[in-house]
Amino acid sequence: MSRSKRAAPPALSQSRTYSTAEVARMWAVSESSVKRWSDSGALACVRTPGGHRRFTMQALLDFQRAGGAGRDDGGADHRGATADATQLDLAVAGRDWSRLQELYYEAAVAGDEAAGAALLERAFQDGISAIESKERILTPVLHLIGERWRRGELNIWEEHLASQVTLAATGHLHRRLPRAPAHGRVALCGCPEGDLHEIALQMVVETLEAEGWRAISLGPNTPLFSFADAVQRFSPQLVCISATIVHDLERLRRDYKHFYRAARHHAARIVIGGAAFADPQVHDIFLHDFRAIGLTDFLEYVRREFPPSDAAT
Ligand code: B12
Repeated sequence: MSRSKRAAPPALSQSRTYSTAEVARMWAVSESSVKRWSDSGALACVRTPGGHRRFTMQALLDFQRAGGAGRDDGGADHRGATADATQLDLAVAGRDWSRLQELYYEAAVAGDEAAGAALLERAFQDGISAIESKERILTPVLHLIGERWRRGELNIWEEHLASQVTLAATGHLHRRLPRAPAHGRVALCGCPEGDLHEIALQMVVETLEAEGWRAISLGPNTPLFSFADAVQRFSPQLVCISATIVHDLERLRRDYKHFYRAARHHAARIVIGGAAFADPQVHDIFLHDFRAIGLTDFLEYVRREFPPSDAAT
């Protein structure tokens, strides 16, 4: 598909409002400063039925533009509130997932790796875990991009840019994250032959590495007979298969038997995940120990089945 009507980013979340505490946290000022600016009329607010102040994003941006919290109002604690209180800060502080998705979408289809990485980093600094960002921001945005590509609203090159931005941005965050100490366990991860969708695979590898695993990625498009050879070579405790699209079910069925025998011989647990397994025919071929819906249930499984006390080192 090569046509492209330029798709607008998802509609702005107009209705989201922020509490006094959220605004204070975002601008690193006291709640009393926020209330003072609000009472002086410089920062517009609406009141809840209970009388509490709520601020729209538009009101916060207007206040910023008019000099923001840096205005000389005699307050003592407005130093930290400067023009860097951007829309991203607002969205992160308010855990405004739909706004974060909009911002990430814009960065992704524009191929702006720096903006994508900055968004994830800012979110992480504010206590949003890497997994939360992956599940609540990146995955829905990629699904939306796929849908818009399918409808002919996005070009293939835009989807490619979004993929590159995502691989780079999650990789960037991952390299900066603290990791659990290495415990000696090995996981072998890959996508089956014919499947080029590698983003979820990278997320799985990053999740395991953060938990102290040695996670070896065979990458996308790995023939299962060769995956089986790698199992013999590395004797992993865990194998992870991510599949989004599969072809040639008969060949998969044949090769998977070989793969399964190798995994069982080495007592490796098998975890599968990805959209391809929604098809019962595919699901039934891939005998497994656990089918993950996302990264959160995957992490729970891994922690439950491989408790730290059982680690080799
Ligand atoms: C990016 C993309 C591509 C890129 C991939 C680039 C790359 N480097 O990875 C490229 C351009 C290569 C591509 C190609 C194609 N694509 Co494509 N692609 C996508 C897109 C937009 C995003 C995929 C993605 O990364 N999603 C983000 C991940 C993180 O989400 P996820 O896969 O759901 O994974 C989550 C969970 O499922 C889970 N999970 C997944 N796997 C695993 C594994 C384990 C072990 C665990 C624990 C968890 C887990 O955790 C993840 C985190 O939340 C999707 C849209 C979509 N709905 O996904 C289409 C999509 C998958 N593609 C589609 C199609 C049709 C194609 C092509 C056939 C197009 C074409 N005609 O050439 C080719 C096929 C290529 C091939 N042979 O594989 C269709 C598939 C429809 C179908 N079911 O048949 C989709 C759904 C688009 C659409 N709406 O039509 N694609």
